[in-house]
Amino acid sequence: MTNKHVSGFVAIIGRPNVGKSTLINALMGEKIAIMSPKPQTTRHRIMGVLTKENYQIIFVDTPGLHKGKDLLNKTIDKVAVSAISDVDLILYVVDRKKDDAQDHVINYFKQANSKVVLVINKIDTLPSKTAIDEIIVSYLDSYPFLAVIPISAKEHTYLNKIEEIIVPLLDEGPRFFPEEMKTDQSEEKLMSELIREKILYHTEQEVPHAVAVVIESLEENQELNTLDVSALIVVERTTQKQILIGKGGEKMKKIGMEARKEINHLLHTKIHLTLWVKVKKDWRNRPSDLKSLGYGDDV
Ligand SMILES: Nc1nc2c(ncn2[C@@H]2O[C@H](COP(=O)(O)OP(=O)(O)OP(=O)(O)O)[C@@H](O)[C@H]2O)c(=O)[nH]1
Ligand SMILES: [Mg+2]
Repeated sequence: MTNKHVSGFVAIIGRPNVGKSTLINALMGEKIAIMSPKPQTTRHRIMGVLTKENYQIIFVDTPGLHKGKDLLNKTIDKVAVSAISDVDLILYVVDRKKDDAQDHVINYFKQANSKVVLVINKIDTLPSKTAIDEIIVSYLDSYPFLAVIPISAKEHTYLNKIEEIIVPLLDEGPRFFPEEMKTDQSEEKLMSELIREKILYHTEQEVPHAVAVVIESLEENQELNTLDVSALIVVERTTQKQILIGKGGEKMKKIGMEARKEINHLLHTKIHLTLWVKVKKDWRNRPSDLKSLGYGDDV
């Protein structure tokens, strides 16, 4: 018997903060999506291409589904919703017992008649096997899941089960992408995301969600053998700008240092990073600002 080659698109879907991006990074074995303890970290659809001898899985990380009020939230919600109908299979990630908020997500599966595997994440935080079973039971009546996989994305527990279970669920198909391609995210996009990740870690309350980051220029400095990166951080209010910069510029310095370290690592090149902060009033509700800041074009 010759081995057939299977392939397919597998979206990682769920409420905010359940660990979807942590999961895609763990499955890929490298960081392609930023992660943070704050909900609504991911704002784009991000592809991770896993190529093995007999199969290619294209994982698609998506923003957490929630009913946000502003235009940015509505736009990023659409990113996840459109992924649901575009893919061959869904990994539905949850981290607690079912509540009403999950119906919002499950209804989309019903509408699209999706093939869904339920993934119970963060089992490292659960006290016992019984606690895992209780979570599983709370979901069973809500949808005909093809399988249930308890994991810890953070501690890489039972991750191999995911490939084991989903490969047989995929149809015969080609390698859609070259073997060496790991993600569709450009280095520039990943750089701006890493800067945003550090901001998410260092700010509280409304500030993290009011931030957008764009790379303004990239220039090779041949003399110093560095890459000079200039990034613009956009916030909505002057007070947010002040918080972000911090007393004597301390906070911005810290964010810049941490971001530079990760970007150095990512590009295997020394970079020189300059960060600028600008106030754009109410950008999250202005279609033209959303577009110029890179949101909405992947819906
Ligand atoms: N204890 C524990 N924490 C986890 C696990 N997986 C993710 N986390 C944490 O959960 C938080 C959210 O992780 P993300 O991967 O950013 O979650 P997300 O679902 O992508 O969030 P959004 O993009 O906002 O929808 C982070 O603080 C992670 O470290 C896990 O298996 N165990
Ligand atoms: Mg995420």
